[in-house]
Amino acid sequence: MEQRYWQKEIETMAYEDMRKLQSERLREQVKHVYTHVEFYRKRMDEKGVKPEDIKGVEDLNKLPFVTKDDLRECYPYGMLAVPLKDCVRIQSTSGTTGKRVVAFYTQDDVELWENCCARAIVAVGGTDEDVCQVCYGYGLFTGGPGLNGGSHKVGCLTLPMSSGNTERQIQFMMDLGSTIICCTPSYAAYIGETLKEKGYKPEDNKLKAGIFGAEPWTEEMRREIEALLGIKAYDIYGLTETSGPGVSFECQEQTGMHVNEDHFIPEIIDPDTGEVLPEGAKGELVFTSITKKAFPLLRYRTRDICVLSRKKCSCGRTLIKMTKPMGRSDDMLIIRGVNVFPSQIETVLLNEGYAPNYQIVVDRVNNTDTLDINVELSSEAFSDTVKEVTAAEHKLADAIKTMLGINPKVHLVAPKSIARSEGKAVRIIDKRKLHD
Ligand code: DLL
Repeated sequence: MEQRYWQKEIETMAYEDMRKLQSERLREQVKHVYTHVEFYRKRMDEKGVKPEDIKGVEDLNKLPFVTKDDLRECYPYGMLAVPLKDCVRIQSTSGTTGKRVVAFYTQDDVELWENCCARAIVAVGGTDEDVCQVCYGYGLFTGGPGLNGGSHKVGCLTLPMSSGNTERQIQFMMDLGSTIICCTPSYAAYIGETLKEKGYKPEDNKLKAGIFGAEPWTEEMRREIEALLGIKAYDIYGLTETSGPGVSFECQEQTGMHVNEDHFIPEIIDPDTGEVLPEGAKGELVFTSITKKAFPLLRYRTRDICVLSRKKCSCGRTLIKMTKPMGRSDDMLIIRGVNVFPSQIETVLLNEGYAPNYQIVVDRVNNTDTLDINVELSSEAFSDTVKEVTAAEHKLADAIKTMLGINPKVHLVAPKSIARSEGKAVRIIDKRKLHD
């Protein structure tokens, strides 16, 4: 495949030039947030750091970290660094106790985000001749809007399908001759399986590439999707807090994702001590957004465990690469592409009058995640009739669906029937194989 870039100068920039650019942008960004966001002013003052102490990337570690909890406490407007009238968009993701993280964008922030997604599309061979089917969810979730924006920029014919309705996905894919598909890897596999069941062979579709992310997936799954759809499957990474998909993206080498480090400076830290680790070490990924103006985050702890590498890439890009996330340093689960914290489920149980004795069982059946929640009944409630128990299970499942946005199967079980190891209940049983 002939190598093409979306913003060649940046994507192939020499390391020293990139570091200079990052340093300039970082200095500006630190001044910007110190002036406009009380949260940063306070945190930096507490650490005894002034904006003029940050002269370049080498001073990054003088800055305080930001966590999801900080964002929750600042909800909704506390992190906003520009007047509200300059914001044109929000996107959002669920937070730890039901309070969502709301990210704001100025028009320029949307532009830069879409350019990041355009880089990802061009890296997999996308041009204005392509038909790009976007079946990530649209709405508050960043997947649909991000890839949609990138696809427009590249000039692809964009199919804003959103997720679900697989029959219609397949009909449009076949009738309109989609060449690129963007969705979660599990949905890609599901579409592939459905095509196979309908008697289609991989060569019957016009797809050449897929851009898959938002949840962990293995090399084995990559091979499976590639075989099912007859395509090359590429990874894409991002998080709502830093804009959405396109923080990093895979190229033809398929050996990790190039970080758009002209916008997001990555660091790897020891999740326990916060110490910055050298290139090549495994640890928690931290990002500083140096160009976004409405909702800029300094040293945001993603909780994703990764490794960074500057090893030369055959695609010609000099942007640093990150591995696929290899796990989390917190208890967040990603189920059907949706971020789920056990504490959210616990909150619903308490609100609905249950004791927090529960067990979350996650599995992947036919490439679709299943979520079962076992909840212990109290001794009094246990004498209820089957009919009453079933009704209570449905009511609880509805309440959890409202909190998480995905449907669980709730099973009310006998008191003390959930296994406890060393007296502690085992809260999460994840039977999926998510990492290599
Ligand atoms: O998942 C943004 C996105 C949309 C990325 C579409 C890629 C494609 P959030 O819902 O905020 O944002 O979830 C962010 O999802 O911290 C990771 O744990 C996980 N994640 C995202 N991409 C990948 C990936 C979007 N390629 C959280 N592999 C992140 C593994 C991923 N995990």
